[in-house]
Amino acid sequence: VLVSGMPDDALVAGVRAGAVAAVARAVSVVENARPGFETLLGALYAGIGPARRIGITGPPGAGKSTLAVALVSGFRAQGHRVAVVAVDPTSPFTGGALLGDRIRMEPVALDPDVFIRSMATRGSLGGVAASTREVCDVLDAAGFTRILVETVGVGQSEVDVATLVDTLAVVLVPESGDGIQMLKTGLLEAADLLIVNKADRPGADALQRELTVALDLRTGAMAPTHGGARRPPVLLATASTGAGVGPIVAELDAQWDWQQASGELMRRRERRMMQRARDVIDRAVHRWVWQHPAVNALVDAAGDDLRLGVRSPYQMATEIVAALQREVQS
Ligand SMILES: Nc1nc2c(ncn2[C@@H]2O[C@H](COP(=O)(O)OP(=O)(O)OP(=O)(O)O)[C@@H](O)[C@H]2O)c(=O)[nH]1
Ligand SMILES: [Mg+2]
Repeated sequence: VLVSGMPDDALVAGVRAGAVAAVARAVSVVENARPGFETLLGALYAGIGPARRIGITGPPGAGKSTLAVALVSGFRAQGHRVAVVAVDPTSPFTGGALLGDRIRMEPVALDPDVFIRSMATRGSLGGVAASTREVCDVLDAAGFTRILVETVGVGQSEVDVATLVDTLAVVLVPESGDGIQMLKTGLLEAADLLIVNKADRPGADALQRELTVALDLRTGAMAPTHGGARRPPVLLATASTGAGVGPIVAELDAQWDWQQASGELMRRRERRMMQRARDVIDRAVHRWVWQHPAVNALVDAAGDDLRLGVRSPYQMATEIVAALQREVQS
């Protein structure tokens, strides 16, 4: 069987060895759900686990990519192989960025132990969250021990990103406005670490104080039931100069120790595994339904009824699902 021009076994072996070309190819196969992608993921599954997956989310333009690149340097100094996955970026890490327009990538662009990929996967089965989770699995199996996942967080998406990673950092900037307003979006609920970036701009200290007070109140309110609740620290950074990045790396290490000791890491990973199982079942059921000859026949046959308004799509769907249920039960 060929997956994207490479025999399966060679591709699996290449990924396990961390070979750049194999990793890039495997990521594309998984990202685009090309034929054989689930077989590939199945073969790599035993190798996942060592990577620390760290989410970086926050409003557009907050400096997430700049911070990601700065963190890459920090992790490389610790000896890690590092991957960055930017999901639906407004300014992708592509040739343009490599050539140095907005994000200064020179320090990491040519490092063979750094893998950077922008993803814009819309409408694939299971959605962006599922394919991102699985792309991270490929990178994990390929021996990247730090994986950064950048997403623009403005609404519901940070809840998604929280299920993708072990640790979530939320990046805010003084000009993103009212810190308390941020509390209402659910953004802070999901955060393990808050970073007030662009600390070179006015208002950063005030935002840090405001967030700290708000989080203290929240943690205090939760104390009776969540004995182990940990207030997310609020750190200042200037990603564009690298100032404050060292303390963020140290805090991520401390966070990790706490997550391991408290059992929180295990709980999160179990949740992620269950979510992955649901995604795989979703896709399998979806395929089964739409490859089922009776389903397509029934949909085609109902065409006239739908056009004439004799039946609604809802009635039709109910009938088709009922027919499938009868088949499963018999
Ligand atoms: N003054 C200042 N500018 C910064 C800082 N960090 C990033 N920037 C600038 O802010 C702009 C946006 O930075 P990005 O890293 O692309 O921000 P982003 O959050 O990844 O943006 P999107 O992915 O488009 O949402 C760039 O022009 C950066 O150079 C900082 O600490 N201080
Ligand atoms: Mg970005």
